[in-house]
Amino acid sequence: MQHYTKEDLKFCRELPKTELHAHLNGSLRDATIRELATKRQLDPSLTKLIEKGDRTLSECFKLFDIIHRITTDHDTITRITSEAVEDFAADNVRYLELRTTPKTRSEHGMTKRSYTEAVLQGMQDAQGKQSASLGHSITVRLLLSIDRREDTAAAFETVQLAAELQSQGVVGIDLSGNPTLGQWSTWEPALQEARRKGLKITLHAAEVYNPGETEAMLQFRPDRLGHMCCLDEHLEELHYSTGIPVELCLSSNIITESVASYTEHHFHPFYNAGHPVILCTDDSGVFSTSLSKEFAIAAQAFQLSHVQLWQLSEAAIDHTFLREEEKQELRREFKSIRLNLQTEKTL
Ligand code: 6MZ
Repeated sequence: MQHYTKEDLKFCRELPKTELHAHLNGSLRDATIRELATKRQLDPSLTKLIEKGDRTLSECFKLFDIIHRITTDHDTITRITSEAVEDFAADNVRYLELRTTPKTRSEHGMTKRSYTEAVLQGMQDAQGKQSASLGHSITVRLLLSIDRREDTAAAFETVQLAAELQSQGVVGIDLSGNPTLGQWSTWEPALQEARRKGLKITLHAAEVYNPGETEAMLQFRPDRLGHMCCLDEHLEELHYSTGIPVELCLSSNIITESVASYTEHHFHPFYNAGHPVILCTDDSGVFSTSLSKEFAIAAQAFQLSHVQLWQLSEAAIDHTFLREEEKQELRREFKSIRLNLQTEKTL
């Protein structure tokens, strides 16, 4: 069943957008998955699993392990990064914060640093191509993710790397991975260190109900939070009182069954309460979505007008991990697109 109208999708494609929650290995093209799976002689039953549309949250993490088996070497990492950036740019995303977990793979001579450099190379390759082919550019920044399966030392290694690569476009740290694994206390010291080093921080929080951890995360006061699906009244109030912007991924939450239906999604109460929300894709490949589709789904589910969609899109700029002058630049770009569209037709 289609959860958006064709007209809304068309409008949302024209809308310049800001994507702040996109995992690299979740944003692969289907064709690339098939090609890499064949090249790496992946068991066909596993390729089928990748292609299956609906999946629970726990199936999702099995799926990432399979995807990781086909995106093993530096060239592939550079390629999938470049393709992901191109796909977001083609969807009229003007600013992208891509995130990925730096990986050590000794069999491929890969360290966390060389993995991250391969990603940065892919970002650069794509940005050059984009302005040439689309007539507009996309600005891309990188967040390095700590996977919840990692220990304290690995988390510190990622933070150190991010700090060293700040001048090359790394702006922050993300904590993600299977929410049923690991303990907050394992990564908190590294996250404190990230803050001391001037990195921004976003945490996947309350993707499953874990009140103790969610409260500790709120007390940590990250710059942004992701998901926040499973809250009780106390956590909801606490979250509202902090004002921490939340990255919301509608399709992801519905497909993984963290939320029962679009209309019941917590976007609605957050948005109505004036709490800062940012629509994001999470894993556009895994969930067969795009940021335009997520906006169109929101338009339909929460009866948002075109003016409200513009406001939502422009407000996201405030919550990027860019410097203030870079945010101003992006606001000017969005405004000029809006004015151009307004002269062509009535918004
Ligand atoms: C939590 C998620 C996620 O880092 O290898 N990831 N973590 N919740 C989610 N909701 C569905 N979707 C993706 O990209 C894949 C990794 O991103 C995290 C997981 O750690 C997954 O292994 P990278 O590029």
